[in-house]
Amino acid sequence: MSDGYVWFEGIPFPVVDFTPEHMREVQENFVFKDEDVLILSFPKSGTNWLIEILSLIYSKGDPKWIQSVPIWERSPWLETMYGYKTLKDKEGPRFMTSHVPIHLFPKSLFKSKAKVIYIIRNPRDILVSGYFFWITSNFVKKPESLEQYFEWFIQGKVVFGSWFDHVRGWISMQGKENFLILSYEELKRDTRSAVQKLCQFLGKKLEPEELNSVLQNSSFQAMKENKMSNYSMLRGWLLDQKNGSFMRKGISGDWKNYFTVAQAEVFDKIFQEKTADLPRELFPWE
Ligand code: PPS
Repeated sequence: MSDGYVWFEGIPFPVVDFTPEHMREVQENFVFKDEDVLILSFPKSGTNWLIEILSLIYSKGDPKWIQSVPIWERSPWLETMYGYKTLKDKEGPRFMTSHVPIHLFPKSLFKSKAKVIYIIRNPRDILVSGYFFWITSNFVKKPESLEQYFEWFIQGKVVFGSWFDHVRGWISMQGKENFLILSYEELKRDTRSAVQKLCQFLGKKLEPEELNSVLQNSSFQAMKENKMSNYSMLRGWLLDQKNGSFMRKGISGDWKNYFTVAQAEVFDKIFQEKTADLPRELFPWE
């Protein structure tokens, strides 16, 4: 904890609401049910956007739920102490979210039919998004500069470890009936089609006006204005009182505004090396 992280099995975790003992407890004892829906991601991939969309799909476009219950209660983070306590004995179908890499995940998932959605995003945008978030938040080590965070990121010395390992681990589930990979980029490019794809995967049918309401209420602007979804309630605790902002830009390709030419080249080289054997269609930003 002294270095700005809680460590578990060689992976850094946030310092708030995590302990190694708790992580072990979740890994060994959490039991998945077939009717659960799990959102998985590396931090800053668009996780909360997906939570908002799922919340709206299940309420058939009615915004009452997203406007009255904080996003972290609608789909709690399984690995946090708060989330685990909330989810453990919850009756009925559960929504939950996690950033945990596959090798540290509760084993019961792999025997269940729980629906799993992995959201993937260009790691360059994840890096930039993460940098601007961690410098205004109080639960992970603060980088001193983008240059420094760039180094940490490519070495996998950031919360939840290496993006490359995270993706490689989870996409090994590709092809399973209960597993869907969705990219932030496809959600951005054609949100309507991406939501329809999600509905099909979840076995949900929406009327045209319900679908329109899902799209309208999960837009960047709508989420930015919804205090149940924009994390403004956590300012002064997890986020800086003044500058802490969760809804930053919500665009693809922002890394181009921050990487130097040299950084872009270094990143390309590492990306090619580390993903050479993976299907290119997994990376729709390439
Ligand atoms: S976290 O902290 O890991 O849970 O963050 P996560 O939710 O995965 O990702 C945060 C980024 O997602 C952007 N975001 C959105 N983009 C488009 N539309 C909507 N509705 C939306 N909601 C959140 C958010 O702005 C972060 O990206 P950046 O690039 O920093 O703007």
